[in-house]
Amino acid sequence: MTADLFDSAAEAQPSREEIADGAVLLRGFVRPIESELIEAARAVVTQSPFRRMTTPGGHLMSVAMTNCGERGWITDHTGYRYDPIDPRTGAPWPAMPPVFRDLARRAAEQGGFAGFSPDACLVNRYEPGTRLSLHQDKDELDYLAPIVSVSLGLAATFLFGGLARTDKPRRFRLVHGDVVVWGGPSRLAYHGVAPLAEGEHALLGRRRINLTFRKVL
Ligand code: MD3
Ligand code: FE
Repeated sequence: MTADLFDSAAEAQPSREEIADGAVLLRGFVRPIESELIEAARAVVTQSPFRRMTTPGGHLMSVAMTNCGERGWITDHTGYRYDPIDPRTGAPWPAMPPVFRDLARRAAEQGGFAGFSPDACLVNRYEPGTRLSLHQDKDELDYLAPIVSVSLGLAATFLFGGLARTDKPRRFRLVHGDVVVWGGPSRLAYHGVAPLAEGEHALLGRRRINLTFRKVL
């Protein structure tokens, strides 16, 4: 058995780390398909552009968002909801690209959730200085399905709290290519993203793109 650099690269097992009960971090999971994902995300954004939405409390979010799939997450002065129509274009959200759907299914399986079939993908765009304050994702009907998140572009500090808003969050550095599967008891944990630091990414420039796959229906 040779300890050759190339052999070990070819045989390297993707890393899999349980960072909380039901939450599995897959470092670099999407690096092999990064170009396909970015290309598919560009096609989505061409149809339904990024926009900053307003919270029910009247605050303009710093993160810009769009969606693909049968439902998209939106917020406006009336509240949060999943909707089949993009209110900006008046048309259905773009279909979920097959490369997105396949990746979400494979990642969920690695995370211990075989058979994950997302019907919504929220696409978040962070630029330096933007942040996402601590929140729970609870607008979905099915909390048994996990949420799969994919980080692309600039690195971010992800804040992962507990089931109470006051639980002190742990901090994780999420870099380009990382995937996290959030299921089980982690599914309803408070979480957020610290203000994005300045930087330049070789493929995405001055931004971070995060894909979150959800089962909404
Ligand atoms: C933990 N997005 O879109 S992804 C969101 O980086 C959101 O854009 C962040 O929180 C981002 O709602 C974080 C990681 C994530 C997503 C959903 C979760 C972590 C989660 C749901 C439950 C617990
Ligand atoms: Fe969230």
